[in-house]
Amino acid sequence: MLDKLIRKKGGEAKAENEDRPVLDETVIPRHVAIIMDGNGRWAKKRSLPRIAGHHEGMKTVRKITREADRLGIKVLTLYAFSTENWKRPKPEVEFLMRLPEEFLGTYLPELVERNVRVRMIGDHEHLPPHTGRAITRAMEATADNDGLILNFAMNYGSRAEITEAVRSIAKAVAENRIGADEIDESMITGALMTAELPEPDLLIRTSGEVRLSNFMLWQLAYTEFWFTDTLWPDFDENRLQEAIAVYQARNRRYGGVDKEDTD
Ligand code: V0D
Repeated sequence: MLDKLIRKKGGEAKAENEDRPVLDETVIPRHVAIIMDGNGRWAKKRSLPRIAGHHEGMKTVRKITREADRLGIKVLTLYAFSTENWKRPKPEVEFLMRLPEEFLGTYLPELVERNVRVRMIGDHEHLPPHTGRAITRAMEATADNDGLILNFAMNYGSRAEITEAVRSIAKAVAENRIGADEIDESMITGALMTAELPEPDLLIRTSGEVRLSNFMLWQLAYTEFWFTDTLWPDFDENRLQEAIAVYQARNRRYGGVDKEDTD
C-alpha cells in the first residue's frame, strides 16, 4: 500500500522495505510539529510507573531532533506540556518539570555543537522557576545558532494564545494605534507566539489519539496530519521517515495538476 505511493525522484522503483521508504530530498517539510503522546501507556504495558515512560520519551526527543536535523527539517515543534497537564497528580507534574533540566543538562552541549536553536512557545511565566531558568539558559546559549529550530510548546494552549493575541490587538485599537478595519489575518498571525516561524507543514500525533487537544489551532489551517498508533517512546527514525513519505505522496503533483485541482 504505502510502497505503491513511494517512488524515487525519477519515478523508478521504490523503497527497500516498508520501514525505510525512499524520501525525495527536495520535498522535506520545513516545519514538523509533534504531539508526543503515549508515554504513560508505554510504561503501563511494562508495569512501570508513568514517569518511566516520560523519561524514556525524553530520549526519543533527542533521537528525533537528530533525525529531523539530518533530514533538513528547519523547525521541529514538540508539544511537551499543555495547560491541561496541570490536572495530573502533583508528583507526576513535579517529575515532568524536572525533565527540561535533565534534558538540557545532558544534551545542551550537543545542541550547541549541532547549531540547533532552542525556542519555546507557551506561558513560561507560570512554570516553576527552576524549569524556566533552565529553558531560558538554553535559549540564550543557542540564540545565535542558525540551524534547526527546536521549539518546545511548554504550558501551551492554543486558545489562550489566540486570546492573548486578540487582547493585544484590541489594546492597539483602544489606544488608537490602529483602526479596527486594519485587522487582518496576517496581523493575527503576527500576534501569535509563532510569529517568526513558518506554519507547520506536517503534524504528527503518536499513540492512536486522533484530535488536536488545543494545539496550534490557527497555525494548522493548511497542515497535513499524520497519526500513528506507535507510542512516543517507541517512535523512531523510521517512523519519522514514514510520516514524511506520506507527506510527500500527498504533496506530489499528478500530471502537472496542482493538488488543489485533483478532486
Ligand atoms: C515528557 C515526551 C524534553 C512528552 C517527551 C515539562 C512528555 C519527554 C523536554 C524539554 C518532556 C522541554 C524544554 C526544553 C528542553 C527539554 C520536556 C516536558 C516533558 C514538560 F527546553 N522532554 N520533555 N519537557 N517529556
